[in-house]
Amino acid sequence: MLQKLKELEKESQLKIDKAKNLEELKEIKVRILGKKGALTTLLRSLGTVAPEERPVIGKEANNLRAKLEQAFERKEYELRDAGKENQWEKERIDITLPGRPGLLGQKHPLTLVTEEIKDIFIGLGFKVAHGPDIETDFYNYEALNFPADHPARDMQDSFYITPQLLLRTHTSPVQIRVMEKQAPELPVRIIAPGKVFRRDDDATHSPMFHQVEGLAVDTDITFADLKGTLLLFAREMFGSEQKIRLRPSYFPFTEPSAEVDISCIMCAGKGCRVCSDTGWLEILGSGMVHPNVLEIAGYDSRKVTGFAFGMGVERIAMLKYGIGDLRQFFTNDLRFLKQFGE
Ligand code: 2NL
Repeated sequence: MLQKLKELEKESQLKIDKAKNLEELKEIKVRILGKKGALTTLLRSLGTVAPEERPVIGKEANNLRAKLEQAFERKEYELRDAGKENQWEKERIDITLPGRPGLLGQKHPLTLVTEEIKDIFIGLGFKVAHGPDIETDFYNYEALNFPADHPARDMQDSFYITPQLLLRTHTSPVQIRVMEKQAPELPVRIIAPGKVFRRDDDATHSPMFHQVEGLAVDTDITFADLKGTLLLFAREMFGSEQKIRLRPSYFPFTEPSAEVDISCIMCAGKGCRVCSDTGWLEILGSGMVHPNVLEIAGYDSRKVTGFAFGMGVERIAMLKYGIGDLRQFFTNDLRFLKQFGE
């Protein structure tokens, strides 16, 4: 039986090679692989073979069928291409067809808002600075005047990698690194956009979110510079009619510190659901850079002053576009994402 298969293979290959056109090839194929073809007929007699040999022969027959099918296909292409002179004819490509248009994506709403914030401050002479997502305890906390027992430094509240390494909880470390490198050179005018990480996860908190922080250090920076800069930012971002309101606050790295509110963008200050009837929306935290922070970064706190601020990009984007659920930014539903931007 195996011998017969071998013979059939040889015979078939010879016939395939000799075929002169597609019709002839098709006929040969039917006679070998068809329902009443030679291979099928041969297999019918498998019953006469000893039972223990059947699996071996069955396997060989299947291999032969696959081999022959390939040989037929190869010959078919060869015959079809015969007489065609050009490569494009042989490949059956219509080179006159227009190309398939590439699918264009678009920017994520958080990217759009980050770029808008950046552009406003670039227009005021700030430079954009970046730093690592994984920070040391020194740059994330120590240099920012956090006391050793501050609750944010607790293992439960930040993502620690080792006791000395953690995912940054704000982008302030970027600004410390820039000051360290630049000191005592003045002025410092930078913004630091980027991802930050806190151990928080619910409808209004994501363990990863985005921040833009800003810092200006020079010999004569006052609280009035802080207020003027942030008023201009509010008007560029939310409209020229914007008012801002500063409320006393506390951060370890600024003194004095202030929360900055803008007049409610839904009701223009009359009071509504969005602003809980206060007429104001909190959009950022700010303050005059703490002398300890200036000193540790290499500046003489008797000669220079600075202001700094920080804002959450998700919060600004939610207010600007009227988005109710923070998690929509991160679930990648295209029906949501396609509503924004260019
Ligand atoms: C907030 C508050 C703030 C800063 C960030 C800062 C950076 C340096 C020195 C002093 Cl290097 N301050 N950044 C200052 C005040 C507030 O962020 O609510 N962020 C979402």
